[in-house]
Amino acid sequence: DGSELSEIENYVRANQKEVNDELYGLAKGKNVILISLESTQSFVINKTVNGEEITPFLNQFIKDSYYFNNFYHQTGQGKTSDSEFIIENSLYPLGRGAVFFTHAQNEYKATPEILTEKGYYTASLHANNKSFWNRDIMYDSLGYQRFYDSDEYKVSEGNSINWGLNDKSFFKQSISHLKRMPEPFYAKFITLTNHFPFTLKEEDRTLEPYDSNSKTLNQYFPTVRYTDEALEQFIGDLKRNRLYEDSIFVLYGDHYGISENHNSAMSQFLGKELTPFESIQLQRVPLIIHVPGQKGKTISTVSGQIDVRPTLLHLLGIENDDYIEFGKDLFSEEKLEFTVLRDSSFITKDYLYTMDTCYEKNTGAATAKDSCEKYLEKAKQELDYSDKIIYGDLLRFYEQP
Ligand code: GP9
Ligand code: MN
Repeated sequence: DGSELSEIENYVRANQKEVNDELYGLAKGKNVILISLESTQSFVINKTVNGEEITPFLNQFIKDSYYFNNFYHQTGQGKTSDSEFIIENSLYPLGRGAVFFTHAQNEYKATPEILTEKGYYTASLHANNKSFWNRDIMYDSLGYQRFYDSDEYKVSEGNSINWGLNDKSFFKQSISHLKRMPEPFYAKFITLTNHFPFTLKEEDRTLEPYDSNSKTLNQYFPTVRYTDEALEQFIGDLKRNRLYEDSIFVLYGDHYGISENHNSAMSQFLGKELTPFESIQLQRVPLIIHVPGQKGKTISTVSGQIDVRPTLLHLLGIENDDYIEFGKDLFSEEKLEFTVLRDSSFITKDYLYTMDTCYEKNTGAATAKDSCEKYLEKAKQELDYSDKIIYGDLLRFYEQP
């Protein structure tokens, strides 16, 4: 009933932080272009294979953006759909199954709904079958006005790779959808080419594969590069179509691409042993917030996908005090550095906790468990509160003050 919710409400309120006055409302009224980077992990950023940059475009783009280099994905079994859920609700995904399937009929207060109320046109663009991950149903609950699924794209043998329409054609064809949208719009683009098993046609390959005992890791770099080029083309097209200046961009990696099955190849690439500590550090994915005309900055605050919603809303000058959410505005000076992953591992400014072991952040050395002790309870609490909201469909009892 509603009483469970009031306890959660109190917790959320007690954790609220002051906004950053300098950045609050910086992008008020602008279009929002959200881009999900399939399977893109942070370890490829500013790195080379065979002497070549893996992501030359992103490496440049980051220089003119807020780049968060300690940003972790928090997804579970729902993979891409979990990342969408976290980013637009600032709630955790579930410990088992995909909330997109299991709780699609719940009451939510997601970003698309909030922005629709503020006069935005809201759309998700993804060239896959609309029912994949139950998106067609869930998007209604999240408040999307429009879903451009594979039926809205010309998909053929010639422009497909791996799972379907290639990212370059996807972005190319999306321009005409964007041009027809009422402004301001909130448009989410979900890329697909850099998806396991990372296959690419010979003629689309501009980076040679890596050389290790993992075919998966070897092929990963050329597909990451492919998406990097698709992004470059997209930004260029947006500029040519005058859709760039009045937009802000939020790019994020949805989840890991290289699983622990490839640890020995990964260890070869990174040049270090893959301890449980390093495995958690590999769960970092890029978060890039680009505001045209704004100077870039790399921000090392410990953060997670759950923080995207409040950060974005504040940039748009939208108060979030009245929403039940677990994330924090990453620009707030008071942001507590504390990120919980779905498996209950957590990361703080100084420590990283996983598999019953507390590690020192800057050395990666195991340390006394006491150091992590005070966060253990909080980590469980957050996941538990979020689960309660979803399993009990508690937001249906929520009355906005
Ligand atoms: C499918 C795409 C990929 O539409 O979102 O899904 P994933 O397997 O990464 O969850
Ligand atoms: Mn994915």
